[in-house]
Amino acid sequence: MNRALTRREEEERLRREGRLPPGQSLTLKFPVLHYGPVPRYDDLSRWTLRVFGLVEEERVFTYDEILAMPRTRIVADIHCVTRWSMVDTVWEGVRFRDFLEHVRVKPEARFVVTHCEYGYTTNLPLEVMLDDDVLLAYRFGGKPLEPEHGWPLRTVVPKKYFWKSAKWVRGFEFLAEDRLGFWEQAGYHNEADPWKEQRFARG
Ligand SMILES: Nc1nc2c(c(=O)[nH]1)N[C@H]1C(S)=C(S)[C@@H](COP(=O)(O)O)O[C@H]1N2
Ligand SMILES: [Mo]
Repeated sequence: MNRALTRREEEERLRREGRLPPGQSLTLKFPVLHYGPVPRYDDLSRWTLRVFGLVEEERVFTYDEILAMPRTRIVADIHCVTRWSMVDTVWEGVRFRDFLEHVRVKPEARFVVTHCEYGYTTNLPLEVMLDDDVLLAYRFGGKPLEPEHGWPLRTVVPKKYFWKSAKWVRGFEFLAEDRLGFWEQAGYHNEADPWKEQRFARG
């Protein structure tokens, strides 16, 4: 059987089931998309995750501390603003909500900016980040996350276009007022709901 035909049939099935947001098509192979180089980590003992902004106490987590937190597995469909979607992707890691058990966030904090290697940022309301399916992921498809997909740690926020899922995460900043991230400043939609086709802020 022809693989392209299989993909198209699968796409049609998903469309009928209402699982493909408007303007999206199915991909079977996981694309790699980012701005800038892929960071290398030769020594994860030097890796840190910094939590700052509106927290009672700034904290720096080690990779081992992240690995010691309760592990959650999610199966999710992901949607990129460049119009590909992938279905039934399997991620493992720590729920952002469970991670926050270790952080005392101040009551006035309402937004989270995720900070990544080389200055990539993306912003979301704290409420969105507290959803059941928002993960700090270190495994994909039953294997350690590949470097180009965000190893050693990325966020996965399946309900938003995929630029809100940050690779090579190094920090979370809590804010009272919203502050636009990298693509949001470049004109991407701040809310990024694929079902509402919130791709760009203007246009
Ligand atoms: N640190 C970082 N994270 C990032 C990006 C980036 O440039 N840097 N690009 C985003 C965009 S636009 C997309 S579509 C997804 C792509 O993730 P993937 O390469 O695992 O498919 O990563 C997002 N996270
Ligand atoms: Mo993207």
